[in-house]
Amino acid sequence: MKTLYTLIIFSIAFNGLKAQKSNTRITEVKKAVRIPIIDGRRDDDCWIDTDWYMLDQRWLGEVYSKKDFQGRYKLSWSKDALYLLVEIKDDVLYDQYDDPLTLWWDDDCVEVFVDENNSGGNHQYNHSAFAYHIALDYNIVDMGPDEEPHLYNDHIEVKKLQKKNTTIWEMAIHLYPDTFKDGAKNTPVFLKRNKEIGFALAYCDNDGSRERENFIGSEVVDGDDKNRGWINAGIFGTLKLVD
Ligand SMILES: [Ca+2]
Ligand SMILES: [Ca+2]
Ligand SMILES: [Ca+2]
Ligand SMILES: [Ca+2]
Repeated sequence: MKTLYTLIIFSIAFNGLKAQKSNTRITEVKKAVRIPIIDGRRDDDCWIDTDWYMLDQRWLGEVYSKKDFQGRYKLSWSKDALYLLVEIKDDVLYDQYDDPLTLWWDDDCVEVFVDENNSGGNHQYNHSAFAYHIALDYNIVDMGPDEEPHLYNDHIEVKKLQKKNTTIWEMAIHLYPDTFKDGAKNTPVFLKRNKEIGFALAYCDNDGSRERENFIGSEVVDGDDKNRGWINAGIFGTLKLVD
């Protein structure tokens, strides 16, 4: 009987967790045999035969042209990090605020959403998931439980290389669990085969306006309000780590 109760409780808890994810997209991510050098060059083995995924869902702003914005990305992993290669074509790179903690989403930036245990659910002012805004000057910002922005520059190693209007961003993302505490010593988790991670990617495009002109994401978000990733990890896709 006790086993039955345990099973019922486990099943309720599990279904409760899954119910917090509206996005059912699953992407298999291949392990890197040799880890990439984070230098903004895409000549590492793990990038050569890996598929591109599109960054093409308009979450905010008016319809844009190909000249204004195009984006795509690749993923790989090792036990230490999730690797991300992002190719952005943006006609104007714009950084109007020097202070990384002022209106950081209104400057051009890549936004990486990660939910280490793929729980979904609200993460606006907690660390069940992170919404890392990576600025052109490599400052990395997210909101903390104190409802203030913080820098998380040591969570992601990042380098970019720009040629004309194309910028390649290469990153090693360290994944922190939902027990992460600001100001304390935290240890990133080791990654292993079959692990599932909540993930989405976006780009805030501003070419000189007071506020960002577009916010383009990787995931299909239902409904009129598509700018929900910074609050709700349920709209993230799921990465499954494979060999
Ligand atoms: Ca590289
Ligand atoms: Ca643009
Ligand atoms: Ca979580
Ligand atoms: Ca721009």
